[in-house]
Amino acid sequence: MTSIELLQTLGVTNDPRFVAPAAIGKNARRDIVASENPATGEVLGGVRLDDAEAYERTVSRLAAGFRAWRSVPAPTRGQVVRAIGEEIRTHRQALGRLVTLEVGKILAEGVGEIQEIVDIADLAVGLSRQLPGMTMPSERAGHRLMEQWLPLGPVGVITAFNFPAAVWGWNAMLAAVCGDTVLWKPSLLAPLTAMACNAIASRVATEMGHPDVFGLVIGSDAEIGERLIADRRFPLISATGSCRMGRRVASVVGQRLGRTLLELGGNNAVIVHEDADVSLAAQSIVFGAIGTAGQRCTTTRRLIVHENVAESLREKLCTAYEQVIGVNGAAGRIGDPTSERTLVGPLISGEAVKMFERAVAQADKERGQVLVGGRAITDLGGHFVQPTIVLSPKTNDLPIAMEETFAPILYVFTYTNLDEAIAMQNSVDQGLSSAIFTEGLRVSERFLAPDGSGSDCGIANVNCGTSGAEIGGAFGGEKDTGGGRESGSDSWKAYMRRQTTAINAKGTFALAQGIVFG
Ligand code: UN1
Repeated sequence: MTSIELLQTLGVTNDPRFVAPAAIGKNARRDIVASENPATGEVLGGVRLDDAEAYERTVSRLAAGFRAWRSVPAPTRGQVVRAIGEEIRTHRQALGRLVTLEVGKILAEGVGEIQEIVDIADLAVGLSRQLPGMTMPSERAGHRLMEQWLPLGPVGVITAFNFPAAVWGWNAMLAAVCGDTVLWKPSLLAPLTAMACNAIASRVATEMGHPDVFGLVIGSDAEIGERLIADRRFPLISATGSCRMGRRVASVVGQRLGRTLLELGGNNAVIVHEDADVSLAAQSIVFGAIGTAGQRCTTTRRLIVHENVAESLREKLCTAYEQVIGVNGAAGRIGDPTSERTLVGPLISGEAVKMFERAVAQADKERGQVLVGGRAITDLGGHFVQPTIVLSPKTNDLPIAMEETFAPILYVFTYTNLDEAIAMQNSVDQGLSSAIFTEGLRVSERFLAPDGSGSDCGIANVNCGTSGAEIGGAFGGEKDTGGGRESGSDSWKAYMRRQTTAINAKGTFALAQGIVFG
């Protein structure tokens, strides 16, 4: 199937914003962005950007839509989400392929990403029959104290290129069962995936009598992003992306006292203790560090390894990396992300390759030693780089490792005592994901200490890598990661407003705190 046939199958070509590749022409137009396949440079299609007027049309529709949707019983809203989940499941392969073509992640990961939408839809359907509020005993005789959760309003969802479908799914499926309408502003690096997913959700909801639950605006941060975050009609803005973007969103939404749900950068570490199963650790680290070509917010960027196992682990990792890169004439596993053999696809852009090169050069300046990889790959056509391991100097002093570079670079540090390893792990600005490998209960409990003195991250795994979280848990992190929680557990509460109610069923006047008045 050609890419244009794929876009037709998924309804993207019916979107009035879609511009066929042939019609884009050589002269770049400011109001049209081209979506390119990062593995080949092929233009998949163009998108005519929304202007202020188009934004207004969509937002008015969703604002009015909210007033209708909130009155639909939650279990009925759940049935709509169930039908959307089923339709997404039906198109899982095609959507996964589109993710692969547009952002370059390998097919298994592209399809896996779509599976995340199916999974969260399942969770949301169940939730639609719960959305539970608490009741508390009242201190006043004959009184009831309780809370209920109410629909919040239209929700703005800003997503990044690296999870161009799943992150919308986490937000949109929950928001929809909560009674909210959803405006999606996708990354301009992945607009076609957004058009495809939104088309499915809108079509299914419309067929079921709810045409104004889902909307999509495609535009630049300056024109559309700023308008959205300043728009008081959105009580909640959920944003995924860089810490810089998150600071801007937090300050503008904060100014109008709106709510944000932020899922920003990560600089995730794996600690491998001396009692660890080193083979298990190695496999998890390789997936965590080179999966999605190092472009997940949960990517393993730092390895903190006990000195007693450092050498054996390094050897295992270097061997695995060499197989992926392909040394001594052997074919590697980097390349066409649609091929089943491939493990590492391209970075998203030429700019991303430059950032990779800059980070490796900086590491070199800081006396880090490149153990394997370190180069951009120029003969494959797209934006490819070698997965890279950099060993820090003996002093463990490598400032570049404090930064999140969206590329497959793993910085390796060595430690002698566990407290020192945990402190090293916690020393970065971000606090998204973390992991420890150990066979010892005391060691893992130190890492998960209930007084909070262990990992300072939103995710802390034991004998599981930093990336690849299941949707059932709350996803997000602390510090510069932004503090938001999406997807499972009680993350749904972000999409609703809480109302606390005291009911006097006794008919006599009574005050709390024992106050006697009059
Ligand atoms: C992201 O990179 O923004 O845990 C999200 C994971 C995926 C989600 C990553 N389930 O790696």
